[in-house]
Amino acid sequence: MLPRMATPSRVFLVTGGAGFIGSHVVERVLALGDAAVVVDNFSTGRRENLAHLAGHDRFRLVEANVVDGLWAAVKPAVEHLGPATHLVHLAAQTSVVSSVQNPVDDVRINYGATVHALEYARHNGVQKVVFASSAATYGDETEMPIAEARASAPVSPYGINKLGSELFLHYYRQVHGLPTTALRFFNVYGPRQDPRSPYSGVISVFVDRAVRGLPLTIFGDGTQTRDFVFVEDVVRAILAACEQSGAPGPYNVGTGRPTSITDLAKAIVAATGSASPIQHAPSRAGEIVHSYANVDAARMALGFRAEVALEEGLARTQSSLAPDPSPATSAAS
Ligand code: UD2
Repeated sequence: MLPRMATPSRVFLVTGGAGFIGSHVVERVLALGDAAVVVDNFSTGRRENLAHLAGHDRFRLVEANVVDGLWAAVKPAVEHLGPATHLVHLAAQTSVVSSVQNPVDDVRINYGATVHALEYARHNGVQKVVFASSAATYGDETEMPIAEARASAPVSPYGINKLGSELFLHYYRQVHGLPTTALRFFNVYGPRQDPRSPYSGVISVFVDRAVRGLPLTIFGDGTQTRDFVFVEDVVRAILAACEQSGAPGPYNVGTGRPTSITDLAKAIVAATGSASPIQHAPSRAGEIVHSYANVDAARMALGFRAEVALEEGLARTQSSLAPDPSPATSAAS
């Protein structure tokens, strides 16, 4: 066993910490002087996202699947850094489409892993659990902006399992006295979001294609809207929730501003100075038209307000892209 280091005041257990959002959380935690233990099975997370932190004395990376339980996996890390004080549960199957194709897997991962995380927290003196829920819990809500008090009627296994996880947070809080917060993320974007999967967020896809000079394909007429929130703002919401022993939520994490996909495509072409044409394809089946958040509750309970404007966020997303040697013609259409 490694000698135990001088115990930092806070130790964050971050499930899914090698992912797009998780890796930003870990960077921030370390920058604050706290310690981070990442648990990730690299199903969607990537080692490269944390490679620059290797050797950091307040950081440990554990390759494990949360659905196998956390005790044994994190034992050496918490013996070295000290017991986890905070648990940020981000590990998930991230695709709504996959959840429709494989609902049983989605239950196991997006519902089951939450219970494993909560059980670990309950038995190990964790002071606060923050959970990444989703706007998908709202389903086909049509009244905008969407407020948390609206009845939830998810229309995908993904949304159902996020909502079910929220109920488990409520149960652990009520029955076991475990402080928890559920945050409902809207459309998160920023550096390290992988553009190359069929389920990638539209901003990662459009920025990637614009810098390669490939056409941007809008599904439908482009009047549909989304609430795009920069990953650093999401990290601030997570850490604000970690500061509170109360504030159970759920709280929307968005900007409160709708952006149409046509406006987004034009902004990305302009920001990248790209010659990419904008083309249209049929709408995605079953897709909601509008989605943007009422952000009052998070502001009042957490003092959270998104700060990064879309233009700035797009510029920072673009500038984070490493030059890609693969020829433009090889990119998926
Ligand atoms: C978001 C979440 C998803 C789930 C869902 C709940 C992301 C990446 N996904 O799905 O996890 O929470 O909300 O409602 O945040 N589009 C194009 N061209 C493209 C790709 C997308 O026009 O090449 C459109 C797409 O048809 C949609 C919009 O862009 O109208 C956003 O698509 P998305 O896949 O980024 O995210 P969304 O809102 O479907």
